[in-house]
Amino acid sequence: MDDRITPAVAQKRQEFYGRIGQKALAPLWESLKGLVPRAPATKFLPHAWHYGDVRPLLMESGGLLTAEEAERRVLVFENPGQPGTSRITATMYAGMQLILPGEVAPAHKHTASALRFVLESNGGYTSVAGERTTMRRGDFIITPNDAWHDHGQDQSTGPVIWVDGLDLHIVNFFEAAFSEHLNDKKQMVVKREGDSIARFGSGMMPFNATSPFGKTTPIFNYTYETSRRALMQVAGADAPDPHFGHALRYANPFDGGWPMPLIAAWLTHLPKGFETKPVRSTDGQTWIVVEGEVTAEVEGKTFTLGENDLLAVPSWCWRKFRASKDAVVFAFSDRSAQEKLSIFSEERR
Ligand code: GTQ
Repeated sequence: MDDRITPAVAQKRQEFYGRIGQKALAPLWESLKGLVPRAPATKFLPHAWHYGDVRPLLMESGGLLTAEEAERRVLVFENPGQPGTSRITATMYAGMQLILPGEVAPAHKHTASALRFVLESNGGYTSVAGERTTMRRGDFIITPNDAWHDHGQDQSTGPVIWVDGLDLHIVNFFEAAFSEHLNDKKQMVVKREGDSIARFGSGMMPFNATSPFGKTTPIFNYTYETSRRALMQVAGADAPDPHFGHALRYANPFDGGWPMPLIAAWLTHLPKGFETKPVRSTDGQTWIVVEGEVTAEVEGKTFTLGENDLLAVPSWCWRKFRASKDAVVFAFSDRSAQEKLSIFSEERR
């Protein structure tokens, strides 16, 4: 659009826009550049949350209301580029949830899928679709869409703290969200603990198995014990990838794809002193340091991250990581959704 127009022409156009606006019409030429950008221009900022800051506040919330009162007692990670939108990146919701000894976060279900990445747990559990799994530090746990779930802590010692990641904004974007509450606080547990892993998580699956959760993985707890052992064995055998270090992604045994239809997740090991080359991609990523320490550089901003610290890397931001100590880092993003929609892009330097 040529901006060098006379005030008379500008006024004529404005008058026209006003009239067509009353007929629920708008001129594309005034908004085309924003609607069809030359490259992704994120409204979100690279940002880090340090566990040393967040944990005391989460514990403080534990003195303000019970898990049952809150339904889910969660401090939401609000990207400072878009405060008030309950988003850590453009599409992803993330929060930190607290369960105190004896508490229950009551059973409900919803269209959105959820992941839990466990930071602290001594006796915490989550029940999903009739099966209970014990939560342990580093476990990557999944709640498939429309599966009943409740969380609790039976032991008398210590809080249970984890990071939630949900695709609820994507579901809400499609205006396709439903939810329901169970009458009982806890759902009935009808399977033995470990049932899903036995059936689907041992490199085997039942003869003639059909997927019990549609396009979501039937393994709902990828335990840290198993994931870490695999990652370290691979790290001992290979040189780290220049852009990604040692990285294993969580996989759905039915199709080898990402564990959830809309959310991707992976686990990375960076040996001490290793520095990745710059890469950027269109998914909005959340990184959580599980072990060690890393320095992340995102679009020129430097973040030093220790255990349990979080980092938001919005779409199309250049990123690189350097491990100042041997590090294990978990990440999730909306890449799974983007790949299904054929809109995922990546660039490596
Ligand atoms: O645990 O079911 O952080 O429904 C946000 C919404 C957690 C949950 C959240 C939820 C949950």
